[in-house]
Amino acid sequence: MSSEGQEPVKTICPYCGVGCGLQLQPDEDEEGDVNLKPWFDAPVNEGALCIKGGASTEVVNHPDRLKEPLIKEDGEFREASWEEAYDLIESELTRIRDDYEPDAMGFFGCSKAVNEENYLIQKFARRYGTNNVDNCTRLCHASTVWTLRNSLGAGAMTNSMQDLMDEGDAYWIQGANPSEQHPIAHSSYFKQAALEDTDIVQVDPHANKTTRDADIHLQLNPGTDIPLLNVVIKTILDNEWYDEEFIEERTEGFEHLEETLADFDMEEAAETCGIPLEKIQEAAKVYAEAKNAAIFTGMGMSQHRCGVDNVQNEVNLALITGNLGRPGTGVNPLRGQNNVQGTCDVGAMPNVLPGYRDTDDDEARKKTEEVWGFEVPPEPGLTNVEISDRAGESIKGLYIMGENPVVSEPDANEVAKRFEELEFLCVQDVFMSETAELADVVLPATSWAERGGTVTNTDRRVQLMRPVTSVPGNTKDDLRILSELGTRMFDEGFDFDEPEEVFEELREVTPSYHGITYEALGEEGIQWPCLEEGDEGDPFLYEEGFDTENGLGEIIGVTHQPPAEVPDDEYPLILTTARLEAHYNTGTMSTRSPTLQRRDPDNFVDVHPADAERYGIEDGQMVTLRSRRGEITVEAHVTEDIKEGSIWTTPHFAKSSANKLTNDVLDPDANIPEYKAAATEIEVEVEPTDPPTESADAPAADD
Ligand SMILES: Nc1nc2c(c(=O)[nH]1)N[C@H]1C(S)=C(S)[C@@H](COP(=O)(O)OP(=O)(O)OC[C@H]3O[C@@H](n4cnc5c(=O)[nH]c(N)nc54)[C@H](O)[C@@H]3O)O[C@H]1N2
Ligand SMILES: Nc1nc2c(c(=O)[nH]1)N[C@H]1C(S)=C(S)[C@@H](COP(=O)(O)OP(=O)(O)OC[C@H]3O[C@@H](n4cnc5c(=O)[nH]c(N)nc54)[C@H](O)[C@@H]3O)O[C@H]1N2
Ligand code: SF4
Ligand SMILES: [Mo]
Repeated sequence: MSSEGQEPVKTICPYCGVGCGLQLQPDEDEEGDVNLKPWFDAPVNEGALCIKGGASTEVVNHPDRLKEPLIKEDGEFREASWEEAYDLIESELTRIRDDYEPDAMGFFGCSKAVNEENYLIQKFARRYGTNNVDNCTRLCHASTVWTLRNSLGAGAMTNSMQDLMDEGDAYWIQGANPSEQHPIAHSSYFKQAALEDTDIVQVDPHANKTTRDADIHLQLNPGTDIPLLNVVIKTILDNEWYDEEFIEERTEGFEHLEETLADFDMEEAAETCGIPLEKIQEAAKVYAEAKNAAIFTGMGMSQHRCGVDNVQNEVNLALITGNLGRPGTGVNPLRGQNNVQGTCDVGAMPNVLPGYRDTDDDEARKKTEEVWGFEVPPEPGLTNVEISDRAGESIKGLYIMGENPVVSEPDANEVAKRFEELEFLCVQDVFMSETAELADVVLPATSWAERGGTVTNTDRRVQLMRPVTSVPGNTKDDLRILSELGTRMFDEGFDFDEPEEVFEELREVTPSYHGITYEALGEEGIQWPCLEEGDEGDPFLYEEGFDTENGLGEIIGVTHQPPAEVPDDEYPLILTTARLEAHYNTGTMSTRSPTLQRRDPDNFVDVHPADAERYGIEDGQMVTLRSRRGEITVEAHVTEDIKEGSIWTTPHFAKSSANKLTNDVLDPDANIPEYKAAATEIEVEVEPTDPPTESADAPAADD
């Protein structure tokens, strides 16, 4: 099909939750290729793009794209027709339901797919008879969402990038690296504020680009965020820098916080964090004295077995100082994938229906059932990490739309082993991911440039994606696949042609989207809550009261819980893991992009110079990292960027993914894994070809 002369189409970047707009135009010479043009009026980014956005078109027409359905026979994939693939999926899903029960199946949504697609996968799971449906938010901000929902009302950013820039006088950035993970939020908003005298405190064991703008960098030991914030809070209490009126009128639980910290030893806590007490107190003063102080929170807080409590302590800090419900304040998780916010909003989670209505809330469930025309089980289902953990045991089958758990989940070797035990695995992806390799059926999905629908960015802005190019090979939109399979299996409720038809149903059962229509979205999008047509949405939340039962914000004192694994003689270093600016999650897309590969061709580990000396490691040497669960071999970067006693690596490269090492211990409430702390040993890799005399020179790990 010739695409000559097609007008550029306005759509949204496929990578992070900032939600930058860009324009795409089919390449006139190379069928399937797309060219990128700036969209200067895009509401979030006004034309600016980071390195990933700029390189985003490189993966669209990549030769590795899946183009035909594949069925595994005798351990090998063969091409199949859609009919054949659907037949097999239908018969396996029916068999599993008949032989066991609907709860023997699990379903994973995709936070890079549009709201309409995620709405359909959760509806599909529930029509099948199970609430076992989840998405990558479990690995990401599950703890943040849990705490914000319980203590304030909604599991989302309390404020927007624009008001944070305009009104924030101090930014407290803890366990987040916006300069590299949300680059346009940083460069177009937060950096502008910093240039105009907003004070920045960064709390992170690893220095990175965000550090360049920080006035104070608190380089703590991984997993010591609770003691650190308790020092901050205790300092504020002791100096009476808190907001008595706000505490009195808008919060509950202040006494519990006071009691928790009554005998708190600040010197000891500072030592646990590995930071001089005065430095933490200086930072406390910066936050407490600012007219409007905003907290930014990321994976460094959420991905701990105490993730819920970590974020609660940030809520405590904001509540006692009255830093909520005004522009430039709040507790703000910058959301990860381009549509992770929306994927949660539309109910692709085991405990809630669309619009965060609990499955076991009888009234809410009935309202949804009336629209759907079938009954939904009231008991919450399993989270994705629970589903993976039970694969081959109570979970017999798994349907994955666009996740790569054998690389992204903790203790990844074990996840792969468990998936081998499944009776049936179906993966719907744009590339042959490491998880798809294990599947019985692989369905080729269209990519972001080839399909339309809505995505919801980090500050709750619902925006339209628009397809620009024809679909390659025999790929189909995730929406079409679910619609065709759903119609085959369930007769009615899945017969949709266009995303807009799905959206019309979605907004009927999702109160915060109720007033949104495709027409109203236009090019600007709308920030939810948008309860009635004509509402313009809300840039910041809780001006009047909190969305809790009694309208009060909840303060709960919390105490230090060290990571599940602490260093010992065998595993003397604490490994923490995070991200690179030029790569994205499990790398299926970013490692296929020549521009991004040029920036960071492979994984590495940051080691502090004192640790490097201790273990005989030189910069650039290959080292093996070993935890109780596995090992990886990567290049050592010797740098003071990382706190002494800790090492830092990434999950982006499947072969050497950090997740071969990480611990699968979970936060008990939110079920988020402790990706940010695992006891690890480091050993210089001895080239197998080295003659014995030379290898003897290489010091061993415990020398
Ligand atoms: N370039 C790029 N951008 C992305 C992504 C990507 O893969 N690449 N992924 C997207 C996704 S899905 C998400 S969720 C977001 C995540 O964005 P961020 O929340 O920024 O995620 P991370 O880089 O994993 O971790 C943030 C910081 O936490 C620090 N940290 C580690 N351990 C601790 C600790 O114990 N305490 C504290 N206080 N800090 C700690 C790390 O050193 C790191 O600087 O980014 C999104 N944007
Ligand atoms: N060690 C460590 N591990 C981590 C983290 C960490 O900080 N440290 N962070 C965690 C976090 S925050 C996250 S969000 C997860 C991410 O984990 P995942 O969501 O599993 O990983 P991704 O690489 O984002 O993408 C998964 C798959 O989606 C496919 N895909 C892309 N677009 C589409 C589409 O439109 N349709 C379909 N069907 N498929 C598509 C991609 O090709 C890829 O195979 O990783 C987690 N893992
Ligand atoms: S900041 Fe995020 S949304 Fe914007 S261009 Fe970069 S990756 Fe894409
Ligand atoms: Mo994420």
